Amino acid sequence: MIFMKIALIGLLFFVTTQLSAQHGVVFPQPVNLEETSDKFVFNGLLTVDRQQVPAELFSYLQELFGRNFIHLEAVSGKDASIRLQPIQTLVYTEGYQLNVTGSGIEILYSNTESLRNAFQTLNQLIQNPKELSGVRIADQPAFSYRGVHLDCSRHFFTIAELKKFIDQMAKLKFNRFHWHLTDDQGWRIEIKKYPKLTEVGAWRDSTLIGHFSKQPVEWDRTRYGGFYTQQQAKELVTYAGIRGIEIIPEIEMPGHARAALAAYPELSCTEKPLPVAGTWGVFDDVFCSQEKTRSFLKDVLDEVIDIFPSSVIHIGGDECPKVNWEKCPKCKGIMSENHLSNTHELQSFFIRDIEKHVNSKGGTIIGWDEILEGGLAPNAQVMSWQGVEGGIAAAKQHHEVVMTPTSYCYFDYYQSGHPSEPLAIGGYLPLEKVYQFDPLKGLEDEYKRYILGAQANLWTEYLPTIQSVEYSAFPRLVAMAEVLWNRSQAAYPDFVEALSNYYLPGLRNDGVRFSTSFLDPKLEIQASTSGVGYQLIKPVNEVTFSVNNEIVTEINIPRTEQVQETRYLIHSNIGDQELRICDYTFTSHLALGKKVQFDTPPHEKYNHNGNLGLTDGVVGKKPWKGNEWLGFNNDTIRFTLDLETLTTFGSIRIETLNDPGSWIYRPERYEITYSTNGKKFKKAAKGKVSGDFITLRKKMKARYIRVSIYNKEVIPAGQTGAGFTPWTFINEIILSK
Ligand code: TNX
Repeated sequence: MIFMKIALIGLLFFVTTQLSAQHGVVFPQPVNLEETSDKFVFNGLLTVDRQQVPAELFSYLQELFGRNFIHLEAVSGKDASIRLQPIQTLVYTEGYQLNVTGSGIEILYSNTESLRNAFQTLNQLIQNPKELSGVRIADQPAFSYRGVHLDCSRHFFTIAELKKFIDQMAKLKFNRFHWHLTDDQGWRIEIKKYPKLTEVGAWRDSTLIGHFSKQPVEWDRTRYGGFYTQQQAKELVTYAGIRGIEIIPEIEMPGHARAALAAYPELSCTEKPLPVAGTWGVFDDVFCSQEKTRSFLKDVLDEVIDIFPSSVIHIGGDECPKVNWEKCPKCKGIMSENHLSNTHELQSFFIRDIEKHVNSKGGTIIGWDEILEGGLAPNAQVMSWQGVEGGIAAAKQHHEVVMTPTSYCYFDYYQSGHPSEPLAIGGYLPLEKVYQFDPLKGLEDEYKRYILGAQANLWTEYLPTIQSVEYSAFPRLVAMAEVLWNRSQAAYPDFVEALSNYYLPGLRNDGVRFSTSFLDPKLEIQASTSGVGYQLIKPVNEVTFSVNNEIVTEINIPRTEQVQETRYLIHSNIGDQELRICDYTFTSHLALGKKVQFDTPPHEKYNHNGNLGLTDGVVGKKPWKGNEWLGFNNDTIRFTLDLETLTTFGSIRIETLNDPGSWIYRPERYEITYSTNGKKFKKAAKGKVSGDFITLRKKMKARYIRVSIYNKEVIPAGQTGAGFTPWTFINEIILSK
């Protein structure tokens, strides 16, 4: 109830103080909710005027309320228990007002969207199928685009599975489903003019097993695929539409095209036959920029536009290597004919041509932020994924933007550092971080109006089943829904409390998988004279933590002369219910809890535990997940460890990470110096980094150790992220006698 009380601040009306839940908590939280002392008794039956609710919406609502044990009935005349009042004065098209009084329920609405939103709220308010306590709600969304993206190419999900997913989106008042239908690993939508797209392009012979950075590569040697017929796609469009969700289809171009090229090799620069990809990443074989390919894509889009009533069509535009274009006579010809000075301008020319076609059919294109490179197509919307910078740049050019920065919106990233987390692509995006997302951050006021909203992206390289999709989606989607609906959200602990008590039981009832990792203790580090101490911070007040059946509030790890590992199993309980077991291994050593001064600070995204980040006793795992690694986006890194007293030691070890697919490169060289006074430093060692570790065995006596690490300046051509500064990830600096 605290969650709601936040919404009550500044009320003009009398508010009851009784805390017994006479109504549920609504997600996303209404902008204004006031509790009154009224009570409406309805005994499981609610009636509405059949004239005012569109028939399709009514059947959906009947089913929705039915699952909540409420019978919703359409009646004629004015004596319905839910009185619907159309009004034109609501400023926000999706806004509504909902009042529960002693004599019934009153909904003020302006259109179908606002009516549906009011009913979604009402359904969540009803906790007890007999009665409901009084409330007055005035509500409207902060953003008009509230999206979820699902990649159905890397893995395929059935229409029935997608319907279940869309049902969940609707409850949270999301209103856009971005359907990623084509990519290197599978073409998923029937195109009548080009049957091979699904006959050939929808199937791959084998799929990579495990993480794609793993060597040697292993294959499952199993044919995998599937596609949606136009009829099925239309069926999903209707289904989603009834639930207030518009489907935005994505047809990727010019990159991520291997599935289409497997079907029609003549559309690539080399025309070489290639199989549908079975591994992940970015491929050099892309659509050739020639006229023939562009008219093929226009034909495809014509059919897509007929299936999807959405005025917005996603044309991809991301991650298109230009290596083949650079060598291709056809591409070079187009460049000289059109006075284009580089291949970025050629991509821009390509996208503009496609845009013109889509515009001529009354549609608008949206593309990933790479469509800014080489000049934005005149009417394009931009989906900003590589950060928010692309979105800000587009807004400044007066283009509409949907924010989907990886750091807040990539739900394929790990949601906890717990070792039992299923394999994910990498990254770290816990629930709390999603909740803290502000799609307008960094924007000057005059450009804010170009930000339509934001979207959570579910890429499915590592999400093979709908259950794994659900696990990644929930409860992070609940946090995203809050971000998009309400500009002044409740404090995070209140959100978490309400989520645990009110939303998760509903997901469980609906048979939706979700993660409870947000109930893990948050470990807050403190240096102590003997090592490090970790305070176990509770995410929710009712949680207790125990180790070996004893309640604990902190864990202390002592410094040791030799490297020593200790494992703790921390149980999270609410009352008698055990919700999670967290498995932590701490590594003690001589530098544990000693501070490091960074000349080059870690990037804010990968800066865990500040100046104790390299001496916190937590060694980064591989494949990397969670937030144990410190990440730097510089080619040179320098830091100094202060042991506080003169210390004798015989070994230094620093772990490094190599994951080129994530732009992370093992450093090339290192140099270590040491000092007794922090002024004069002596050389200890320098050399090439060849394996996973920088290691030095040498008897030394020092107070300070200074480490310099050098990486390549740019990611080499042909690799993911070519031309950008590589990331350097390092972890614990382990000292021992
Ligand atoms: C980047 S985001 C991609 C996708 C991957 C995703 C994995 C974007 C426009 N392209 O192809 O699936 O990263 O996180």
